[in-house]
Amino acid sequence: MSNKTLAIIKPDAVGNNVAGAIIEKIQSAGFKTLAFKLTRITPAIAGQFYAVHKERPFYQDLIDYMTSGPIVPIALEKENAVEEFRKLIGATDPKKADPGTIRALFGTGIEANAIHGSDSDENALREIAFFFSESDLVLING
Ligand code: IDP
Ligand code: MG
Repeated sequence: MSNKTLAIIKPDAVGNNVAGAIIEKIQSAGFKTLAFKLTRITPAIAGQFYAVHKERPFYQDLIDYMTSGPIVPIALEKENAVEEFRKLIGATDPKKADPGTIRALFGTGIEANAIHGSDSDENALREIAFFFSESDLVLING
């Protein structure tokens, strides 16, 4: 089992100046930071990243949104990282997310929900490789 997951602080949260507060929540919850950066993605990259959703009605909006401004991908490590991180971020819709979760605190809508978290170990490794090379993944707060 993998102990890694990929977070992405989404454009709404970066634009609302809450990226620092979100990183603080993640680190306080015991996740170790392997790598992070401020970057932007092209529609082609966003399309590949969200390829599983290409038949969904919100797909094009999601691509437009994820390419609308800077994002902060973060490679994280913790025991049972994928599941633990999904608990920390809460449900997709911030209105349905448990109080205190990152989406409840910082999300502003079902699309602009502040943060991404990988949904399986397999996807975590695939998604980390989208943004980081093996040599980027160094424990910086081990
Ligand atoms: P997740 O991020 O909680 O895993 P997914 O179903 O994988 O949720 O959807 C990916 C992203 O697409 C969500 O985080 C959100 O930004 C957006 N999204 C999901 N469902 C909807 C919807 O019904 N309307 C608009 N955007 C949506
Ligand atoms: Mg998902």
